[in-house]
Amino acid sequence: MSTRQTSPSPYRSPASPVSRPGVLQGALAGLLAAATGLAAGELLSGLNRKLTSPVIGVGNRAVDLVPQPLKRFAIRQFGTHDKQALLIGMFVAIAIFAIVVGILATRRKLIGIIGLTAFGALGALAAVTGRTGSFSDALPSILAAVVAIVMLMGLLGAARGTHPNPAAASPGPGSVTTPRNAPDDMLGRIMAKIQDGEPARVTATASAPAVSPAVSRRGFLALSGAAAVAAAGMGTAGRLLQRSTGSIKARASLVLPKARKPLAAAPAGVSVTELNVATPFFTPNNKFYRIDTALEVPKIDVDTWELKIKGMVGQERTYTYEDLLSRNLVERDITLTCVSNEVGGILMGNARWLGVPLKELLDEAEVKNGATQIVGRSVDGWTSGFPTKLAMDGRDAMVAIAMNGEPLPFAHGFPARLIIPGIYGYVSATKWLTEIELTTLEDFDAYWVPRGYAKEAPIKLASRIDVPRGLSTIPAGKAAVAGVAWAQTVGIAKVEVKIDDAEWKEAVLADEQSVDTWRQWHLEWDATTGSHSISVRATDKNGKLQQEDRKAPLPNGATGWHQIISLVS
Ligand SMILES: Nc1nc2c(c(=O)[nH]1)N[C@H]1C(S)=C(S)[C@@H](COP(=O)(O)O)O[C@H]1N2
Ligand SMILES: [Mo]
Repeated sequence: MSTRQTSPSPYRSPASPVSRPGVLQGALAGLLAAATGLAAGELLSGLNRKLTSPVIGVGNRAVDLVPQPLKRFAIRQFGTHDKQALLIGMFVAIAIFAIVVGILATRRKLIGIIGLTAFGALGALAAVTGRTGSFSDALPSILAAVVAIVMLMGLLGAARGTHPNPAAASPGPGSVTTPRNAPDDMLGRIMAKIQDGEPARVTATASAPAVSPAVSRRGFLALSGAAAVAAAGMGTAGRLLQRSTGSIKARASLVLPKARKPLAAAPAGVSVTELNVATPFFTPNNKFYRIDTALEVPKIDVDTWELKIKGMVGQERTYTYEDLLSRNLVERDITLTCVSNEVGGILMGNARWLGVPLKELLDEAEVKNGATQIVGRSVDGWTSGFPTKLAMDGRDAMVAIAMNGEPLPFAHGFPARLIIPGIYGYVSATKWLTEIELTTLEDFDAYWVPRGYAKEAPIKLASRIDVPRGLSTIPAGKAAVAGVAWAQTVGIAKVEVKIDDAEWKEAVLADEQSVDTWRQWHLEWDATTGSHSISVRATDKNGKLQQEDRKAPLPNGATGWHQIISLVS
């Protein structure tokens, strides 16, 4: 800017009586400025919960935009902690950026302003272009940037007086600490300077050379402390406000209606629990795998939530939560499976779902001929899509509202989600469901399709060994080999086990609860000392043998026979 040319910046001139803030002070100022800004943004999105939090907004964009190989790497490294890892990574990146900007700003204020503006712009852009973004979502980021800039200028202004400065360090006779320089007025003074558009040159003038370093260091520290307290306070308040205890209380006090024809308890014969302790027939809700792109689990308020059926329909329909509860509810046991489940993997679970038959809702909406795809859209904009005929062919496709006897847990889609037996979760099982759109298969690609996954994805016939655990050591003698096998919508006909080089041996199948659930199996084994390989393969009721060749989950589900090594001592 022109001012810099006409009057050289005092802190660039070694002859200047004004000292430049040190590197440490710059770093601390940058860090605290960013923290205060972010906290202000969190507070704003807490006060108005329609506005996306800047951190979550950027994180969600990152989730959507990171290239697949990087995402798979992250999931391999961090498993289902990938979201915490992302947040921690973001905070570290922000901190480094803020420290660098703070240090550079000790030389050129403009760099600080530009850096923090860019920081806010990134947040605003992420929030606005997010899956459910609108222009107002930029507000928390804009506020964050403004607060961060004001804080940075204030802190650097305060620091400018504190840097060890020979002139100030030994104030000569006649130097006075004016009331203007009193520490308790520090913030006000700095703010006044900033409003004047003037650098806060605390000890700048020859006629008033001296705030003593001790006094002004106290000023910088006081302001830093105040910033830290403000950041912690606003940040905590913002997060608490965002948390919405209302929906948590509402969910806790819900009383679920019964299914019109309640399903009998699963017979004891469906599980060989005494052998297969690792895998109960029903997966408890708190042990159920969780896979989604939501950095923060949506906490939906059922009083304002609606499910809309739209698109290629004769009658657009809207249902409230109450509407769904008062309808014909069915209860079904269905095993949910993730396409990312590796051979032998744990990304699957079996639950008793209570819900409204999807076909009944579609019939009310009068689905048009030619509407070949059903798209489920969640409140956070995520989508799944599957052929319409899968909701019409008699399988138990439903809008589920309860899981294992309780309202859907927040992490599993409260208040409602889609459950379609026989196809992987990513094409079907939309959690936090708010829209069902009828369209064509050509006209819309759901979330994972442009990211390389198959458009249509039936769950592959597969089996898994759960007992003994791979590489565990078991005592020699009578042992059990046990596990699960699944062929959703078809059913399992046979499971075979091969130990070392012996022939394939048929395992004992547990009772079948439904073709849509996994089926337990077990085999007695006389375990001899040494190391043994155990393999499993299943055959479905169509006579199809599980595929032997190993394929990775991308693009439509892994294949291969599960094999483990068991150590017997
Ligand atoms: N809204 C939303 N629903 C979603 C997803 C998601 O990312 N967002 N992931 C899907 C995937 S890939 C799977 S495997 C299942 C997992 O459901 P669960 O977390 O209840 O086990 O949810 C599906 N529903
Ligand atoms: Mo999935």
